[in-house]
Amino acid sequence: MSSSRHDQYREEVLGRANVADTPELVAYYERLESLGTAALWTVANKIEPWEPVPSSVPMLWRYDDLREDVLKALDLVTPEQAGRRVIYFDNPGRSDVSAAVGWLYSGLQVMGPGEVASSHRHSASALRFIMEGQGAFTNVDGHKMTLGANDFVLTPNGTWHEHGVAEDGTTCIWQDGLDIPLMNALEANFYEVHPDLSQAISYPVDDSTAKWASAGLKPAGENWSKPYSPLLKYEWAPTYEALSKLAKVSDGSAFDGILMDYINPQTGGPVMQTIGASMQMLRPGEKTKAHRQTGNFVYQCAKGSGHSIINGQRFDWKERDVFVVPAWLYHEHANASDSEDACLFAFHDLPVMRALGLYREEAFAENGGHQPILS
Ligand code: 1HN
Repeated sequence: MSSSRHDQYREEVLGRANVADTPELVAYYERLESLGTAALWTVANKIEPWEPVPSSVPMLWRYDDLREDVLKALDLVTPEQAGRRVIYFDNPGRSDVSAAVGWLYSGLQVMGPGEVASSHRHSASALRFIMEGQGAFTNVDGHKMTLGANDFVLTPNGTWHEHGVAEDGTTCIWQDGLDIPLMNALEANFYEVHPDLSQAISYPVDDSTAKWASAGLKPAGENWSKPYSPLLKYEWAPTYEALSKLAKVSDGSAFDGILMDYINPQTGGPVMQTIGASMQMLRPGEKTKAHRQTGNFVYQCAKGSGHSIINGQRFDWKERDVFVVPAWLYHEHANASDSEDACLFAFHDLPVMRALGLYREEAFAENGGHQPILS
């Protein structure tokens, strides 16, 4: 056997289960099953893959295809009936757990002027990314926040939250992101409706941004100790300004262009324990190289247009389109324009990967760092 054949043999056969069925073994497996047991070698190769094998598939949902049907829900169900009026992203590889990718859920929520969705809380951590409309607000544990397009807002696990649109507002649509599939997988999910269905506004409106969003400053003597960011809303204008300033002084990442993480200003860490988020800018004409990571990503194009190649498949996106990158699949991004920048919002489960010591990243080594397009 040549040495490379030998390596292959060692990899594929030695140390891997390789037991052929015989009538005697089949009878033995039946006997084990009747005892509430099974032989490890019948499942070992499946439960110990060489590397992560995502069951989610890469997907893109075009906003132009969805918007009309999302708006139609306004006439079909009330927030009182539905609890939350949301059309969710159903990944064909994850329908059983209602995930958009991995253990992350995402959907589009629509509310009309004067509507309110009642207050509740749950073990799942949640976020919103505002897509369109005027006058949306959310109240998180008594902190009322006004919301505009491309604002990013947190409703951390265990916080009471309700949303609405002002009487003089317009129909609003935002993207929700939650780790409900993860909470259900861990069988740790609790859900509670507020006893009054609504909560008081206990602080000045938008106080969390007033206190915690000032560049490099925090209120003297304030020490936030909850395990999520005290800054509950990240507005678009300062986010875009931060990216534009960074682009002037940095080459950015070969894989992501100018990428900035939304952080907890108290710790510098991710915004919540289980979900992190970022905004990235692809400069005019920018084309990144491919890499893969342990972790699942949900993207929304916040500005401009371009495409991403995920596991060899090309997905073209423009403002408000949503797409997902499953764990350990190579992905690279390109801005379609030579004159305008493009921005991608993303949320992901990297805080979980990092907390559990599972984070890994690998560059695509061949072909100058770009994947061949398979379809
Ligand atoms: C939830 O609390 C919201 O607060 C939206 O708007 C979607 C999906 C499943 C479970 C809880 C919200 C949700 C959700």
